[in-house]
Amino acid sequence: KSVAVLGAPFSGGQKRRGVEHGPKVIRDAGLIERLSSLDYSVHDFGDLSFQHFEKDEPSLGVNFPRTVGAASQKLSGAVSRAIGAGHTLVMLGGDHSLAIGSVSGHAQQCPDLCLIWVDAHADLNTPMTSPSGNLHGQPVAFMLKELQDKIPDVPGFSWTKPFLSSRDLVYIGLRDVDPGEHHLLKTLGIQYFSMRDIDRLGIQRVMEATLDHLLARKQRPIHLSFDIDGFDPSLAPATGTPVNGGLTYREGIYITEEIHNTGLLSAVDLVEVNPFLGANREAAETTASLAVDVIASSLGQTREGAHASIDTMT
Ligand code: DIR
Ligand code: MN
Ligand code: MN
Ligand code: MN
Repeated sequence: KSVAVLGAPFSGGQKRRGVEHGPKVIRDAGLIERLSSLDYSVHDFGDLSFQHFEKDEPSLGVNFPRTVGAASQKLSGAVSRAIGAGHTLVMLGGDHSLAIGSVSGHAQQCPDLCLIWVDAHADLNTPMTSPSGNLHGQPVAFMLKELQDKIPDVPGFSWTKPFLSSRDLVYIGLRDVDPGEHHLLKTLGIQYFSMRDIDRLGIQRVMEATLDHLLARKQRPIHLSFDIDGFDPSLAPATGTPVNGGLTYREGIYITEEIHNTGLLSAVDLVEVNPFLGANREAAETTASLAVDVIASSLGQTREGAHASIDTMT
């Protein structure tokens, strides 16, 4: 089994500097060693380099459209090649606008994939509903077929077409949803589990319902897009838009263990780690180390321990 690690040092989907250093701090927290110890052959593809457009005026209220569009297009190609080569993909962000690239590149190879989005935010604004104009609050809207007519022609995005049905998406951890996003969640009938739902049901039933919703009809590849701000800010302080009342460590790891146990995980994004934020350097290191735990657990690190197969023991 092999895993490809791909860094995407990019921050153009929002306005706070520093999130482009996410790949470096996550690597420095020991990611590659942890994955190697799980018996993967690890192919570190290094970091992509992204073009910054000098003249990139807002269009239709969207900030840095050409810069973000070109970055996600480049990422999409790299992800598609890595998955096509047979690797499980780990994409290190960078801000969450990158998911337009990573999920679309994955979908090129696996058109029947489903998407689990762990986040405090729904990232479902369209350019028209976005309160901020930031594309990291909009990636899901660019993916959904049902929103085809609601997305205007933003410069930089002519390369991509919506490819995902709203029934193939589940959100976990929501607690800061804009009015336009809430309207879309309800009218499209998207399956979501807010923090309130996790309080009511418990994380075990949430995961059972999530996997049942996505996999009951047929087994298919899973894309996990994990925004570190899904966690409570006490655990993940170094991120751009922290929101109180997030996932506990145990809830977050339970989510990834259950996804691993399906045997269907095909790609993971780990985004929005910003080492410039948080009170001090320790805050950044704690957040990066949590990111490593999430990725390792998605790829099979267990809390109960593991032993070598019977043959190799005797
Ligand atoms: C807000 C904040 N919903 C927006 N979004 C995100 O700008 O659209 N923060 N994604 O991480
Ligand atoms: Mn290879
Ligand atoms: Mn978020
Ligand atoms: Mn996000």
